[in-house]
Amino acid sequence: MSKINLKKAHFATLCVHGAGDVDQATGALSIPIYQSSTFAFKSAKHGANIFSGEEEGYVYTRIGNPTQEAFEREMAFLEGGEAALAFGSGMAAISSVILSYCQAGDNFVSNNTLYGGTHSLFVDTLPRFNIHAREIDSTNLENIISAIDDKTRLIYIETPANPTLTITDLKEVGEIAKKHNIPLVVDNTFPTPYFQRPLELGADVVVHSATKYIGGHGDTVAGIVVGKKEYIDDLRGNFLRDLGGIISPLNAWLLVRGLKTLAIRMERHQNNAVKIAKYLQFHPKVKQVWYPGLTTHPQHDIANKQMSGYGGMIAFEIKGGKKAGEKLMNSIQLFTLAVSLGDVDSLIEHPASMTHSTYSPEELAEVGISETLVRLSVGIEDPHDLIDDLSLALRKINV
Ligand code: LCS
Repeated sequence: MSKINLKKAHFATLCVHGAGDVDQATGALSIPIYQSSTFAFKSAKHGANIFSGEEEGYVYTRIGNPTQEAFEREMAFLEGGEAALAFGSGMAAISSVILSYCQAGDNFVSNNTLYGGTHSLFVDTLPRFNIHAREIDSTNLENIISAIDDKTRLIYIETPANPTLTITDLKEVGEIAKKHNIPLVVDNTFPTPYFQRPLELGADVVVHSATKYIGGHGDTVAGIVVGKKEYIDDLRGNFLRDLGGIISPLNAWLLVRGLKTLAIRMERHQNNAVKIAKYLQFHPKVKQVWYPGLTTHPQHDIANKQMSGYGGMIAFEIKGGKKAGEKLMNSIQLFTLAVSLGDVDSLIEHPASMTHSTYSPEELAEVGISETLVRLSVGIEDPHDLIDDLSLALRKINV
């Protein structure tokens, strides 16, 4: 255990120290990658005791591993939760959480602007098991209330939402959830706990694609769930163990290493994004910019209320139709044309044909993902170079 009192430590300190003290076995300062599928028992009795729960210990990496646990310990600290559970991807985390609350015949309420993979899980895959998502516009709280019935098992909110940065009022939704005695699950991937703390706003469970800002370097796919210890124990025992969507020790180690710089990375992502959003806002070839930090963002006031910063994601509509967007994405050089987000490298993509191609044309129109919408994940490069890059690429577009 750590010598410092981590309960009192500030966020940036937790990022560096939250995974734990030096390795007890060797004194290694960096948590070792315990790259082992199985763990030897000291005796038959020892093994039997671990299986029956009488003694603590490691058995098999699908059930627990010290490197995975270091990552989980740190994420629980950073989100201010009792416990956390790592998964092999954000989708493994999200699907396990939904399945942990729902049975055939049940439903849940979610916002309608979601990462395309989450939307596909909700409207294509889960209905095969007779579990139904009621996707609604959660900026109007009445829509949430009227979608709840006696078969509703949870409320699921992604905020700010991918890709339009639509924001849902978590405190208000938390109260609705409490009133109906159902949990509120929040996807905190875009803001990370550095800018938004859902558990303090009334959420019961937080999920992440840890692939993004948590790892930060574009070298790992992973997910994490944070919540009450009793819930996380159940999720580990019944859904991670049985469905098997575990994280590898190497990936858990990469995430612990990535988290050490989360606070300074998020500051830099945001500083760069604010500059770029302001630059784009007044560019003659740009129709509209979606960034929670701009006063023109429809939920700017809610962002100010529930977030301590606006993050590094921007979406904008370009003038000149789809061709102009294609020209921009083919001309830009420092921004890489790629999906994913939250990396130190800046990325650019076209949601309608890429990350959100799981939405039908009607659904895309309903949630405001047009053919001319471009999404930026602003990295940590020098902002002058990023703006120069955008400026040169925008100059190549004829409108
Ligand atoms: N939640 C959000 C908000 C996401 O953006 C993603 C992935 C996921 C969950 C799923 O996480 P994964 O399984 O990929 O770790 N978002 C992606 C995106 O916008 N481009 O590529 C993946």
